[in-house]
Amino acid sequence: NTTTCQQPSAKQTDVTVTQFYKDVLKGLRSEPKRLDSKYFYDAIGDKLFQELMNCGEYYPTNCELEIFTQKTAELAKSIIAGGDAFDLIELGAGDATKSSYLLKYLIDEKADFTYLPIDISGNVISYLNITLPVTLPGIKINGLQGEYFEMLTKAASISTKRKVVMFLGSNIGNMAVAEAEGFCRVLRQHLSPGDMVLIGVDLKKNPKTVLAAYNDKEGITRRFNLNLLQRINRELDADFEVNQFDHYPTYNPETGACKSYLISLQNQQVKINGTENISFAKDEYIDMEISQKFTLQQVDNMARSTGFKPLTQLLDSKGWFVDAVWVA
Ligand code: AVI
Repeated sequence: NTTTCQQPSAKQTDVTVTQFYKDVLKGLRSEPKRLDSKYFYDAIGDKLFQELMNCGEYYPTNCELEIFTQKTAELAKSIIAGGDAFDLIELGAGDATKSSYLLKYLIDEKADFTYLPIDISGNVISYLNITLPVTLPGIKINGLQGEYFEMLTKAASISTKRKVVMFLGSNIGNMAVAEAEGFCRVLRQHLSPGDMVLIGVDLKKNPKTVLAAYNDKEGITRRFNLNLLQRINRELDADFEVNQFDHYPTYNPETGACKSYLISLQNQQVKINGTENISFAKDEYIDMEISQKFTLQQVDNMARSTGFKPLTQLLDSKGWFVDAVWVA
């Protein structure tokens, strides 16, 4: 998700527009209403997420960056300890800012590996295929554009080397707990014994710190959420009055669920595609996003319950974020 180059919008292919349209209608016709946060990331959403990562309150990116810059040797050691040649696969590579530190270290150590970034965006993949050989001379890179699991299967068909799969940025937190476990289980099915996962997970901490990260003073998160309504207007010919919806972030320290909602400020009707009417009651909410937070124990439990063995946990200096290494 972290990109400096623009991702293609859903406008680009009829298939993705159709899927976007179907998902939006299904979500807004559900009770309660919901939208899928994976649709936050059109070109404007990408820019807003970049802004968010640079704002004072949104800590996860900097915490994980600290791990990748300060604990590079430990990260590399855990990976290299698994055996000789390997494919280093990154799910949702974006601009690979964090992983670049690890890639550089592995190249300097003369580790025998190929980097296979996987991203849904063709722009991201061509950007990485072109820029990384310049910034990281000697890198072997083979970018794969497409869905995570389809591309993992493809990666397995072109190489039999052991796999190390990176899934960073606490992207796992954007799935509800059961869904996240399901994701890890499917990931495990795509791997063989001895393969590894390096997963970045945001941890439970002072609830005020978490909530502030999703309720920044500048209002970037607010705009990030509202942009999805604007995207629906732009791409699906809808007429959301965006200023009639309010951003409402919540954090439950008991469950670790940080959730964002948009609240309808009045009784209103929205037309999508010029034909489909959706009614909103005053104070009705749209469930927009979950950013689940975990304890270290829960991260280990998730590994075990989905068929992995937890190997290492590397934390930033504040103990707010973990990069965990699991073995299949
Ligand atoms: C991409 N993902 C891990 C971010 C998060 O923290 O859940 C997206 C985000 N949503 C609001 N702020 C950032």
